[in-house]
Amino acid sequence: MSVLPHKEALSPGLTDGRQTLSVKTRKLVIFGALAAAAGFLLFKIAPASLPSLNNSLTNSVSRHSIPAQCADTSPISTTAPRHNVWKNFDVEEATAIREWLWAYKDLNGLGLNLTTSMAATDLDNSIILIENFPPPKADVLGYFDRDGASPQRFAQVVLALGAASPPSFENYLLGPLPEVISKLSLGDASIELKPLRHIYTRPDVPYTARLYTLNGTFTERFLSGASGPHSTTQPRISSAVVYTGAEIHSRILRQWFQLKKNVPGSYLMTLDMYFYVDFTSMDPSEWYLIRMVYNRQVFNTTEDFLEAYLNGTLKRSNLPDVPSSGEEAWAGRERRGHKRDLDERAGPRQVSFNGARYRVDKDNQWITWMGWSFYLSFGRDMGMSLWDVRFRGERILYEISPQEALGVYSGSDPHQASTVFLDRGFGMGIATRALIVGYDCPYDSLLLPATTHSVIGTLQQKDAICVFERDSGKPLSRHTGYLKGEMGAVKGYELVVRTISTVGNYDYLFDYTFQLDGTLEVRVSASGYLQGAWWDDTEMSYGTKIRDTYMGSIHDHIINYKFDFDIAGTRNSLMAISLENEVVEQPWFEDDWGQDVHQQKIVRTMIRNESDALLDYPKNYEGVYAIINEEELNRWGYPRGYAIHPGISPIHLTNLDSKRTKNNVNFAKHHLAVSRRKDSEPSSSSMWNVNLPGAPPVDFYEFFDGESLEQEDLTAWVNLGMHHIPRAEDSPMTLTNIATSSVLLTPFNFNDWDPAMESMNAIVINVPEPGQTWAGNENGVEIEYCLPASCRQVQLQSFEYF
Ligand SMILES: [Cu+2]
Repeated sequence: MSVLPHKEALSPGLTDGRQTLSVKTRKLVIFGALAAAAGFLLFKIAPASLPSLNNSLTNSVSRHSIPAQCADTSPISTTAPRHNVWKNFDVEEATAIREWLWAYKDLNGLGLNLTTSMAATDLDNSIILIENFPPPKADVLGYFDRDGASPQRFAQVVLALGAASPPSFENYLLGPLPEVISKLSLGDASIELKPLRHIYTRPDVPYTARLYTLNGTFTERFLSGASGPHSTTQPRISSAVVYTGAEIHSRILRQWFQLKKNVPGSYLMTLDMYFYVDFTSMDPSEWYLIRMVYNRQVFNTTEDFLEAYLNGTLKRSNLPDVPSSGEEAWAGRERRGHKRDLDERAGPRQVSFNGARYRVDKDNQWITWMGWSFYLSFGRDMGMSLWDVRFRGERILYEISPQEALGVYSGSDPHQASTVFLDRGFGMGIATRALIVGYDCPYDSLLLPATTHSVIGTLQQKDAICVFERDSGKPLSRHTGYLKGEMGAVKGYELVVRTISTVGNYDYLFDYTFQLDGTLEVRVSASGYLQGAWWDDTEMSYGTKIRDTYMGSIHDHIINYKFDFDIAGTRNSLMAISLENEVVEQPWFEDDWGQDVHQQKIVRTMIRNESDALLDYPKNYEGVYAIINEEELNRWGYPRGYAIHPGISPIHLTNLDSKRTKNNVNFAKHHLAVSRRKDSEPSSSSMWNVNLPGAPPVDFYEFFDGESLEQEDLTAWVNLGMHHIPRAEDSPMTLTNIATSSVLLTPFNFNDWDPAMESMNAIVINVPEPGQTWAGNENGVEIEYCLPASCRQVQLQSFEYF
């Protein structure tokens, strides 16, 4: 600095703005010239006297002459430190529980009067769910952290009580289960079947909440002969069917149906005909048509419609209702169009040349990779969850689980304008099918099965979950510099855990991507078919025409996640870190730009109460929320924390006032929310929320009742989603690059520096001494030159029922 002139040394003429600028510029020129000279010397002189940087660094790769077979890429077996207390029951265990329920008699000698699920109608009692009930967190922490006993296991059992008066759904807790569940004995007096109500915000589940009608179908009752495997049409239903307002006892079950063509891609190929039907009665003969709509004309009965047709008063659509022959192929996946240059070659694929770098305990579904470890579980409602997620031995999250997938549609026809899907009701878990290896996941992925026990019986799906390490193709960190230790990079390796659920028309890809610095990206992407609608000009504001008579309707997707953070323990707080603008005066700026400076500053605010914790990301993302531990500081004195960093499309629901989503999707109405973590508030939704919008079994807002968030166990409920404005390119199917949303859970002063610097798959490059070659220190990690195993054939695993 001493070489630069200071104010007193300058002539008076240099104090005006323009000339001061010239002094600053000169300073930059001096530094710039030094850097440029260094760069010039290194890159212009180096080729003459030294091999190029990249040739020097890749020399070691070519020294093998005969490639050997690469190391086995199978994951390396390990043993979980504790058994997986969240893992769902296997077939044998579920069978034992089912048999116990069948044999059960209460104190009065009365049984449950069960009919087998596959044979049951709405009028029967049947089992619709058997699932491992997560143990209380305190018990698990005792077992995991303090060498306590393994928690007692309980089963959540849900029964449809169609034979009861009044009929209802009832949740039970069955247990404690014996250590060997297959030895479950009716004679064991300690095993009880008790109502399970404390995890819901209303005490009962009325039978009108049912999603399926088991003793008859709409088509049998109203469209005999018009639908079936060989018919030309089939009905599609919209989902939210009841509006109860504040009424507790929901009394009606009504649905809008739209007819669609019975061809591949039927989800897109709608007909302009809609039926509003009352299904409230459990006797299908009492179901009735409320009205039907064709070409914007409303008819109270099908007879009225037929009469209008016969007497010529029916206004016929002037749009073609049947595309020309063969046109339907556009909605399939057969390749079409021109071949692109070199596309006959297979594209790159990733190979773990040096063998797998992760370990797995398959029995316990416990996986470790690069300092991370976590358990997996799988359930009927939302599929895969992650538990006891640790980084470098420290628990970061006790639980990560998707909670609900909401779709809210708009349109100028009755079906689109009333469609609300909450896919938890349909069951993301039971809609999970085998992954297409080589397409859904790389060839050398670890594939894990998933098992559920629900209304459709026990369903065992092989290849339901894939785990793989990938090269992100970019450095996690890097720099070009010329002083010792400045230049180099850390490879951006990531471990991905993925499962895909196809719920009707849509395919949801659930991704968890673990990164070397302690960041975990949670992402959901969508593909599959749009919910198609019939196009006419009145739909212009509600979607996009994708074919002569078909359109995609505008809709919002919201996928809610539960993140039960444990940052340096369970005592955590919520901090909002926001950016504000300020104007400050500094004496050292008095000469040139004036004393006042306009700049940003950080404002750290503690959010101390649940009532203040329904949150939106700040405008322009000027800030971030973090879960911190105020009692655990990093070396620099900051509370250790993890930030909830919005990724792609971190939206909330747009339509906040729909009567069809009055109270059942309250989780979707903000970007995120933070509440006290409770065993009694395990989920933000339930499988019945969809049909009880006025008084749902879980009203998320009831979690936010003014409790303190100061050094308490906290749960963050975070939304991903997409405002889906359909486009022609959604045809035939939606694309996962745009239909995607993510959040990054990332260390926020959790560490003292970037822990990814531990990585051995990293390079440091130092400028060589004159006459020496470039040397890159890669920590002794050698790039293997070997023959990878051949790819597995695509062999889709079908599911099995028990
Ligand atoms: Cu969509």
